[in-house]
Amino acid sequence: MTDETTRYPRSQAAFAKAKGAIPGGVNSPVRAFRAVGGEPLFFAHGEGAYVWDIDGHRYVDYMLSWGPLIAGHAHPEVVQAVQEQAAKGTSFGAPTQIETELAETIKAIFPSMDLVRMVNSGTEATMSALRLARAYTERTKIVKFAGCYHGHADSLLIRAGSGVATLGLPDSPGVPGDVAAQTLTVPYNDIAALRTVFTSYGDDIAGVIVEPVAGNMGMVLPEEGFLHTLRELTREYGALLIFDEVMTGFRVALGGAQEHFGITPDLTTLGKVIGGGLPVGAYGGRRDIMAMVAPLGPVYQAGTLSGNPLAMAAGLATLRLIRAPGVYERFHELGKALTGGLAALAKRMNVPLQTAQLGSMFGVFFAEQPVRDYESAQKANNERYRRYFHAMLEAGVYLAPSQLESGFLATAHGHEEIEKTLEAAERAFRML
Ligand code: KE4
Repeated sequence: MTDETTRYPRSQAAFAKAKGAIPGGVNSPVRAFRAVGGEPLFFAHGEGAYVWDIDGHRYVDYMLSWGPLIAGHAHPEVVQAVQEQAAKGTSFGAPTQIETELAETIKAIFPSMDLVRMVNSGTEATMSALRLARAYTERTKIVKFAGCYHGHADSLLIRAGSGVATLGLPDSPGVPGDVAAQTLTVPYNDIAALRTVFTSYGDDIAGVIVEPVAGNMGMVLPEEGFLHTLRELTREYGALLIFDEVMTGFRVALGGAQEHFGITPDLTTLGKVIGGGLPVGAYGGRRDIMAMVAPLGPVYQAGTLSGNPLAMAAGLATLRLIRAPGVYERFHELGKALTGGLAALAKRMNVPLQTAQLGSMFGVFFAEQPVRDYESAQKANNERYRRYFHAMLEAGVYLAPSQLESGFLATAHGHEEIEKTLEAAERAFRML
């Protein structure tokens, strides 16, 4: 790994400056490169499948701002939509027709969502969905899965994945014990443990929240029967099934994991892609449940900038672009070429590697055995991932700065980018 002062002098200076004003120099912990070592790069601009750091290096970008930029960076149609809306005003704190348009578009793609409420982040979406589930069922317990990350609301920072997993903070300080006690965690893909938790607490469980394809402990697919059992048990015990599709929505399929696996949750949370790079989250689902949301019902949830026209414009332009014919067939083809290529290289070079891919989402683990849950994900070789990450960075490929995250394709990626990535990976594997 080239010394940072020679390769990234401007980023290094910018990071030192940022730390004087921002905790850890970043506005979100996962950006701090803690899992891979070294210091974060500061980006200057992006275009399509590429980003440039402030030292002038260009990268093929598979992070896409942790998922939102499914149409690539600075897509002309997104930029134009934002510019036009900005010139008319960014926010009114009053209803606008563009909010209805985005809600109707989401309803068309996610038929399980009879009503949709816009918020400003995935965290707000999951926090609101939990409150709603507790109000609707008049119960307090929540079930989540170890290694799944649903944002940083108190009830959900319990054995979470993503930055919490990477930072080794299984439970964040500041979460009151009695709040944490209301959250039960179960290993992902563990049907027996799931049945036990329902046998023991079934009548107290307000809802189960799950990443229907896990992306925050690295990418882990649900095993045969896992999601169906979840649907059966929640229905049997009168608990709500909440699909957190903030990451999987529009990624594993246009209609998310619920479309891919053919399962209808009671509530769905969305984020990332629906804002096209601007802050948007959403939650929605069955009409009888959403009827409880204020002002229609008594469950309070609000937001100054919820549904602001600027973010709606970016989201609508993005969804228009990915609803074009052939987009998901191409995601699948490119995703297979990438992960299939990596797996073939690893086999030929005797590098233990597990890969996962569904639609435009993919993940790798430097592990001998397939990864099926948080425990096995944590056994993956992080030292190898660290070396791989930096070797790929120096080869002009920007990956997730943690093995416990996922990677993403944009419509702007093509075979040229995949080939370049596989060439870089061959050199990187050689250094492992
Ligand atoms: P936000 O509050 O970050 O918009 O969304 C929270 C969230 C909820 N649900 C799922 C499945 C998520 O993946 C996320 C956020 N994902 C992380 C990356 N793994 C965001 C990156 C970050 O924390 O900076």
